[in-house]
Amino acid sequence: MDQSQWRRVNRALMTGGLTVFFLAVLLMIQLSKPSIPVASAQTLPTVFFSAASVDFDENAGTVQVSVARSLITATNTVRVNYNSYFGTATGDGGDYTNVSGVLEFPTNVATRTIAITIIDDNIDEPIEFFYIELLNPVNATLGTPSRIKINIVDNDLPAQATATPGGVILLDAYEPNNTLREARAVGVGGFDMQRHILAHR
Ligand SMILES: [Ca+2]
Ligand SMILES: [Ca+2]
Ligand SMILES: [Ca+2]
Repeated sequence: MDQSQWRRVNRALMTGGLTVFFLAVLLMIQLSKPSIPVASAQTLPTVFFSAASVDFDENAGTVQVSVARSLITATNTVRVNYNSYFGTATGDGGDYTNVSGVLEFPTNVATRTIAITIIDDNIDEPIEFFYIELLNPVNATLGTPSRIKINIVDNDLPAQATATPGGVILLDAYEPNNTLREARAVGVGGFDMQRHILAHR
């Protein structure tokens, strides 16, 4: 081998050595990296109602309840189903309209709303309620509260005995022992019921 051949061999050996060295360094860097975190329940966003209960007037019409999610920058779109179910209020158009569906929270979306329709009936009644629950979350877990109680505040007056001029009051209806058999016409200016009953005792 002449001198130039030796130089080529040396260069080749050095290049090979450097390549092996850099490969070894790359391998060490790779091995020293922390392993990729596996998504666990702790790192998933939660979805939950903004309140545990809410009051609406019976004549409120169509109203909204709000659902929120945490970790809004999470890259996976969060989905959650919702469903209404009855309490003392009756669904399907009795006291409210049933609802069910899916809410979607893309990245950076913090809240979604569910629209519900309250039915204004003519019945005097106590506060009635129903529920909406969240279920089957995707890329999320259920937070608290995952159920909201919706109170419907009645707006109807109690039924009242009304007496119109010229009408008839059956006094017997006011007698606990039902001994009085009398009907009296009500005149303009009213009728003194108290005095009339006392006069018949
Ligand atoms: Ca009702
Ligand atoms: Ca009403
Ligand atoms: Ca009512």
